[in-house]
Parts: sequence; structure tokens; C-alpha cells
Amino acid sequence: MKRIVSIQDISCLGKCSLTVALPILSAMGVECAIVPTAVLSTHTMFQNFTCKDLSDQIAPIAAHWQAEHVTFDAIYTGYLASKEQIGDVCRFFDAFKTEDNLIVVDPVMADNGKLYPAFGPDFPAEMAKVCAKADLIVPNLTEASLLTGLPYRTEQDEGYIREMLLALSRLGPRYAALTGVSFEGGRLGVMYYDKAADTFGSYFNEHLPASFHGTGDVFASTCVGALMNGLSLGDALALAADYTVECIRLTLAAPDAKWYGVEFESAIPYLVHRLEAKADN
Ligand code: PXL
Repeated sequence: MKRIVSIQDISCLGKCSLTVALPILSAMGVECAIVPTAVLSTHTMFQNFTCKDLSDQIAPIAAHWQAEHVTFDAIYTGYLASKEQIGDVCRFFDAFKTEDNLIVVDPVMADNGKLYPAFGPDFPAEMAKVCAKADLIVPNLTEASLLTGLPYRTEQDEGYIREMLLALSRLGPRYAALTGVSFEGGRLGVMYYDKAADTFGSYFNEHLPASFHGTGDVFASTCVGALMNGLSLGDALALAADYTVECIRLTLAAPDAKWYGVEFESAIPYLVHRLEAKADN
């Protein structure tokens, strides 16, 4: 069984970060160790939230695991709580990176043209240092714009997205995948770039008329789980996009849907069936 470690916060209520990553990766048959970056009462889209920064735990956890000779097939980071812990996360990468494993960074910090409330304007430059050490990064368009300095545009065309992907890849990672890409009404998806092969790819699905918190975490967790199941990057991104859409579809159909997150739990059978179908091919 593949073992990964996910470094992101615990939002005690709110269906995001580790409370989404753990069940999804478990359902996909991947062991997921965790390094919590912070404990919050809720995600930061609630009006108020508590937050206990756990930066001082990252180095001792890493040191213990190194003493135990633990290895990981992937290191997957999401929401980091403060710029103070960026150095700890980079040192964690240095401690556990091998020739064969994969560092996946979801540079969670912004959406819809705006930084999340807990971050100041100097945070994107710090997150760029984490991206520099990744094999694959999966930003949304707002995060990509903050990382590269290129303008954030809601009207997109392929030239703009390609330019963004090239700029992202110059931060360091071999692979960059941009989410929230749309070239025509009713279609939404992901476009990606492989720097070593100098190739672009894309995948589009239905654009449902709603947006929910935590869908980026659903997408990134599924992508990591799919890669650990041996899917190619293109297939992993397509499965992640399809599962995310299915989560939104079921949330919209649920009479008791919560505003703060998607009903990813109800869509887990769909995810498992899709993965089994891939394995049978
Ligand atoms: O879903 C991303 C996310 C993760 N963790 C926390 C957040 C958010 C988005 O708002 O606030 C704490």
C-alpha cells in the first residue's frame, strides 16, 4: 500500500483540508499520515474562527519520523497557517524527498481574486518558495496570479492560460496544473503543463451553477490519490475534476446541503467505482 503524508490544517468543522483529504485518500486505498499545520474551529470562510498555529510541531514530528526511518511515496501540502511555517515545510521536504517520491503542493491561499482572510500581502512570495520545491503544483487562477505576478482575469483564453502555466513552471515544479479554467460557457476544467516534455493538456467537464468551499481540497486530494494508484497525470486530473463535479451535483440535489462544504461523502462510491474501472482497464 502506498503511504503519503499530507501537511495542512485541521478545520474542526467545515469539510476542507484534512477532514476531506483523509477520507478521500483512505477510500482510494492510500495510507495518509498527517502533519497538522494548525487547528481551527472552522475554515476561514466562517465569520469568526479560532486558530492555533502548530508551526512548532513540524520539526519535532519530522525528526521523530527520520529516527524511525519512515519514507513516503508522496508529500502533499495544502493550507499552511502562517508565513512563519514556510521554512519548516521546506525543511520537511528536504528531509523526506527521495528520487522516487512526489511532492504535490496545493498553494491554498486565495480564491475569486482575493487572498483568504488569515494571510497578508507578503504570503504569496512565501508560498512561491514551497512551490519551488514541488514536482506538481495545483493552484486555482487567483493563486496562480498571486504566485506569478500576472494579472488575474475572469475572461480567459488559451494564450493567457498557457502563459500562466509557463510562468508557474518557472517557479520550479516540473508539472503545473491550473484549476478553474473556462474557455466557453457551461464548461469548466483544468489545463496543465509538463515542463520536461514541453507539452500542454486539458480536461473539461460541466460547469455547474454553484461554488462551494473545500472543492479545491477535494480536487487535490483525489489527484494525489489517483497518482498513487498509478494513473497518468492527465487521467488523475480528469478523475479529480469528475469527482469534484459529482460532489457539487450531489450537494445541489441534497435538501439539507450545508453552505460551508460539499457532500463529498455521498460521492465516495462513485469515486471508488471509477478507480476500479481504471484498474480493470
Ligand atoms: O479549502 C481551503 C481551506 C483550507 N483550510 C482553511 C481554509 C480554507 C479555505 O478557506 O480557510 C482553514
